[in-house]
Amino acid sequence: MTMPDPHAAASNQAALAWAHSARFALTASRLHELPEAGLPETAFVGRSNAGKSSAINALAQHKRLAFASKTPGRTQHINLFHVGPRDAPDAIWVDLPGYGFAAVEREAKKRWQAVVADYLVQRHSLAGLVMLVDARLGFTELDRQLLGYLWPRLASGEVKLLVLLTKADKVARRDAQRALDMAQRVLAELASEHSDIGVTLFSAHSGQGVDDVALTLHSWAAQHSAQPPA
Ligand SMILES: Nc1nc2c(ncn2[C@@H]2O[C@H](COP(=O)(O)OP(=O)(O)OP(=O)(O)O)[C@@H](O)[C@H]2O)c(=O)[nH]1
Ligand SMILES: [Mg+2]
Repeated sequence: MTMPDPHAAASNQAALAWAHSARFALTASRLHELPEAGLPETAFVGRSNAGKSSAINALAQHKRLAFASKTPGRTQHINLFHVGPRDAPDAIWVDLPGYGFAAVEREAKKRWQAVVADYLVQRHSLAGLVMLVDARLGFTELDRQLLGYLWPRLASGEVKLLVLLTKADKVARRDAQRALDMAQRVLAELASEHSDIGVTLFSAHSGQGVDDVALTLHSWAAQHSAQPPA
């Protein structure tokens, strides 16, 4: 029998309480509308409908903080959420519009892809990336392109990466393990001496993985606040 570790339980609790503090901060439709770089940002990226907004809601334990919907392409702006103490947030979560949804009007799609790409490549305060991948589909071509595009920032460790294999409630246990193995193989190719890359199964519906993700995002915020300002 293994005894519960009281320290681990306490840090789990602290991470969950921290995640539950997430609250809406602002919406931007262009990069220059974002606040000046400051607090470390964790961006939620992935195909349209992968479950980004639902993941934010599950972490925050809030049904409608980020706008989730059956209609792909629902999130059409950059939405920022503050996390941490009410009067002194220590992190920002960023819900980005999804990519790869064919029915979004062509010009609008191009414009959005450019805004998202610029945000990911240029934004100094981007410290972490949560990439959501449907566990039933695995990495799509667009997911791989995005990882390739961000490779310099990931390889140097400047931006950390956590991949969530979402909708795990919809796959049999054996298929979930297979999806995890496959994702680990893809990510192993990206790993370098300085990179910080992880992957986990996740379900916004069953709550699978929520505690682990809260722990990881909390530790990212803590690492950042422990660093002296540049
Ligand atoms: N079964 C199941 N369905 C989920 C889960 N997460 C999200 N969904 C469903 O998937 C659909 C899309 O979820 P969203 O969270 O809106 O996805 P998104 O990635 O934010 O989509 P865009 O904003 O269009 O890019 C909704 O119908 C959700 O209810 C999950 O863990 N399990
Ligand atoms: Mg969304």
